[in-house]
This record gives sequence, C-alpha cells and structure tokens, in this order.
Amino acid sequence: SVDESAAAEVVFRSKLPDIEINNSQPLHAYCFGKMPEVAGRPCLIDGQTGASYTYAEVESLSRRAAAGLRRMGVGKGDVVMSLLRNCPEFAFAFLGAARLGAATTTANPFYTPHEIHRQAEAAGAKLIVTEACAVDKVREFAAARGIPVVTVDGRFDGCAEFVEVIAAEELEADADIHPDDVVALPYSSGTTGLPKGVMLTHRSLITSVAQQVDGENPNLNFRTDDVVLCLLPLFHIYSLNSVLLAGLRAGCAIVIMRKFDLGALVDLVRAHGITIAPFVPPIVVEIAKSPRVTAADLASIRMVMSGAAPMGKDLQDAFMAKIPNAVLGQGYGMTEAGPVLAMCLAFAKEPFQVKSGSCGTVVRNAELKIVDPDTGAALGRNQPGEICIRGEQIMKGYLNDPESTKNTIDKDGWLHTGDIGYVDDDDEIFIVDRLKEIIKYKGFQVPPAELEALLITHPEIKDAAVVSMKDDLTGEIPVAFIVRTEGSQLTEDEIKQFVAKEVVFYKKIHKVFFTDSIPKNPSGKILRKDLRARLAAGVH
Ligand code: 4UW
Repeated sequence: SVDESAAAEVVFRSKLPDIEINNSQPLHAYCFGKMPEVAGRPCLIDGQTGASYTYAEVESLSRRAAAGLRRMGVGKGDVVMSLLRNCPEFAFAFLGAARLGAATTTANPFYTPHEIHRQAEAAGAKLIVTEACAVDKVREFAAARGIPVVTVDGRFDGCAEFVEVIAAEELEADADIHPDDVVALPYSSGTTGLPKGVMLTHRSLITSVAQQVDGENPNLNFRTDDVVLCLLPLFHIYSLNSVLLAGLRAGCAIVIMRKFDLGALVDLVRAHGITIAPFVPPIVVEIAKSPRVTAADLASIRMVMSGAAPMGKDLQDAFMAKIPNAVLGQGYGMTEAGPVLAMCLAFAKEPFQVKSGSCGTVVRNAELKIVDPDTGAALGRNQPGEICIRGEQIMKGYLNDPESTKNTIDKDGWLHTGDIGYVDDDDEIFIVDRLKEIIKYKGFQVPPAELEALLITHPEIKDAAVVSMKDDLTGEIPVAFIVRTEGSQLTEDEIKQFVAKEVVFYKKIHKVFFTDSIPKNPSGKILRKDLRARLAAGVH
C-alpha cells in the first residue's frame, strides 16, 4: 500500500498490518517469551559435538553466565567483547551480559591482532570471551589493560574458563534495564569511513525480531517445530538477529555450525532434519554448482533465506531447482537498520507471490522511502533512489560519534542506507546500485577507508584508492588504484602481501592498478564512481 500524505512524501509500508510490539521489556525476556511452553524443547544444538540444550537449560545457563560475568566485574553499561566462532557459549555469554545491562560487541576471531585491538579499545571492552584460535591475539593486550579473558574451549595461562564462569549459582535478579540501553554493539563502516560501533538497544532488537517473526501472520514464519541452521557467523548481525534471536523468540531448535563445509552441511541437514537454512549468496552459489549436493540431501528444508549481498534472478532460479520443497527468498539488512529493512513475503505464514531477484518488502511497523540523492525528494514506484528507513528498530546511533550519526539518521528519523533501489508495483524492493563506499565480499564488509589508510603507510605508496570491481564468482572484489612514489618499482604482489599481513582474509586486495593520480573532488574526497567507471569500461 502507498500513502501519499500531505507532505507529498511517498512512504512505502508492508502489506502486512502493523502489530502491537511490547518493546519496553528486556531483550532476553522477550526472547524467552514462549516459556514455559517450550521449556523442554531443544533450543541449541552444537552441530560439532552433538551437545543439546533445552530452552529451560539455555535460560538457566544465561542466568549463570550473568552471575559469573558479574563476579568478574561486568556490570550495567559495560561492554563485553565476544570473539568467537559459532558455539553455544556465544549465546550464553550474549544473553548473560544482556541480563546485567551490559552490551556485547562482536568481532571476527580471524581478525588480525590490530583489528581486534582497535575494536576492543574503541568499544571500551571490559572482558573478552574467546577461544583457542584467537586467544593469543588478545592475551597480552588484555593483560596490559587488566581486562579478564575467558576461553570456551580449554585452559590457557592467565585466562578463565567459561565452564568456571557458568559454574556459579544463577543470577537471582536481572539488572534494571531501560529499553534504550545498548545490548549489542556490532561494528560497521556504514556509508563511509572506518568501522564504528552500532548501538542496538533492547528496544531496537525486540522491534526488529518482532517485525520478522511475530503477529498473526508473521512475515518470517518460524515455528516451534522448525530446526534452524546457524551457519552464518553470529558475530555478524544477520545471524545474531535473524537466526539466533528470531529462532529463540519463535521457539525453534537452532543447530550451530562452526565453519562452512559442504559435506558437513549436508550431514547436519540430514542428521537434524533442518527445515530453515539462512544463507548468503556465495553459499547459495556453491550449493547450486555442486554436483555432490542433490535435492534429496536438502529435502527437509522448507525455507532458504539469502541476504547481506545481492542475489540475482539467474542464481535464484538455478538454486530453486535444487530445493523443490523449499521457498527461496531474500532479506535485506544493514547493521545500522537494526538490521532488517525488508523480508521476502513468501516466507509469511500466509505467503504472497514474489519475484525472483527481489530483496523483499519493507517489514511491518516501519516506513520506507526512496529519495533522489541529489534533491532529497521522495520518489514514487519504479524510480531508483536512495533507500531510507524509519522505525523503532533502527540503531540509537554510532558509539561516541554524533557526527557520523547525524550524517546517517536525519532530523526526521530517517536512516539513509547508501543503497540505491526501487519499489515496484507489488511493493517489492530491488537493489540496483550502491551509493556508499563499502564493498561486500561474500557478505562481509570491506571498508575502503581502512585499506586506504593502511596502504598509504607504505613508504613507497604516495596515494591509494580502494573500490569494488564486479566479479562473476563472488559478485564483487576489492581492488586498489595505487600511485607509487617517484622511482619506486613496488609490484602488485608486494602490495597484496603488505595488505594481507594486516587484515582478515576477506579484506585482501585482489588486484592492483597503477595510476598517476587518484581522482578527487575539490574537497579531497576520492571520486570512487569515476574509478568504478574506469573498471567497468576496462580502462585502468
Ligand atoms: N541484496 C543486496 C540484499 C542485501 C544487500 C544486504 O553487513 P551489513 O551492515 O548488514 C547486512 C545484514 C544483512 C541481513 C540481516 C538480517 C537478515 O535477515 C538478512 O536477510 C535474510 C540480511 O548485510 O551490510 C549492509 C549492506 O549489505 C548490502 C546492502 O548494501 C546493505 O546496505 N545488502 N542485504 N539482500 N545487498
């Protein structure tokens, strides 16, 4: 439906009616809202060890984690850093911290020490929960600052073990929590610059989850008898929100997988009768192309979600042939937006017909508009412009960065995504381009500003610009334009290696183009559009 109001604004809304959302309670209370009905049902299943926890056990373990974290000094308003691959402890620690009124900042355990330290410092982490593969990257840093480190998979000098943390009695009473208290603090570069802490509150996350799985006719129909695959990393907001929190709220069983591997995936689907598979496009590509995975392997799956990067019509159609029993659709999210802006209406309990290649329809209890990036005017249907979203689910702002917050959320409460898209005649959203500088490699954020800052620290690099280049396999790849200092013979390989040493694998530079100068506007801003146009035209 379209509301052409007095302000001559064109605001798009869901086809589903708004619902009442009780978002003034704490997030954990909301997530366990189906208790005691689901108390004895499986909640978290560790795909690797087979360990299974019921809803009652997970709730109890979250209270114990809260008591243990409090003993270690975590209190209201504090930040706990979670540096973990997917594991049940991720959930216990996250929910435990929430009970204390503390926020969790999530980071990739494969980050380099520099990336981890920068985030831990910026977020003001008071405690770090991690595992064997990352512990050596934080031990010294944490010791120097008196920050306790907890490990989930074994004993390490100077660290506490998670089993000890949860050995305590349950916390009797949760902290006094205000709906606008921050509960999750993921890092995102947003539309420009370096990664910033995105303040997601109890209110915003409850609203976002409710927009997906609540109501008479939920947009995303997760049921108590569903088995949801948790393969996407929980340190990214997609999995944290739409897999873990949404799965808990709906009373599903959540099967946790640490690492992507096609064979292991098929085994888990068969062993647990997975019914819901949240994926990202590169995984969809791999399954679609693999002769090893048959329709029979995936027969239990009734819903496949994709998001975090574009999935074109061709890929979507090719994959559908492999999953004849399932509905395949997309969600559209952005960390700052809480994160879900749009969700496929074919996932609804009373499903709608949808088109391949669409990234969904705006979620209920929210407003979406498309604005002309040059004039700011709201545009009607089928006209591409910047996608903006408004509602209680969006972030409170960036941590300690009012300037970036103001540049992202305008005075009327609209969050500007930096994505270019349009809404068609059936309320479906299609993303066609990106205004912002961020590059998405396999769904992960690659912030050009971060790589450029790193590149110019090289003594033989005078100037640098990083942009995305179209790639058949992964969608897009980060490439660099480099201006060498006079007389320098620095090679492409040397530059690639220089970057690879300092950043997590997905931020690597895939190609280097040497150039005489980086095009910039009068105020010094890199003209990325010009560089992208050069790549598209094949003139580097
Ligand atoms: N098509 C094209 C898409 C799409 C897309 C995102 O890393 P962030 O900040 O956040 C995310 C979150 C994705 C997400 C969350 C919950 C959910 O249910 C779901 O779908 C099932 C997806 O990716 O990156 C934000 C940016 O990623 C791009 C877009 O540019 C956006 O601003 N993006 N989803 N379906 N592009």
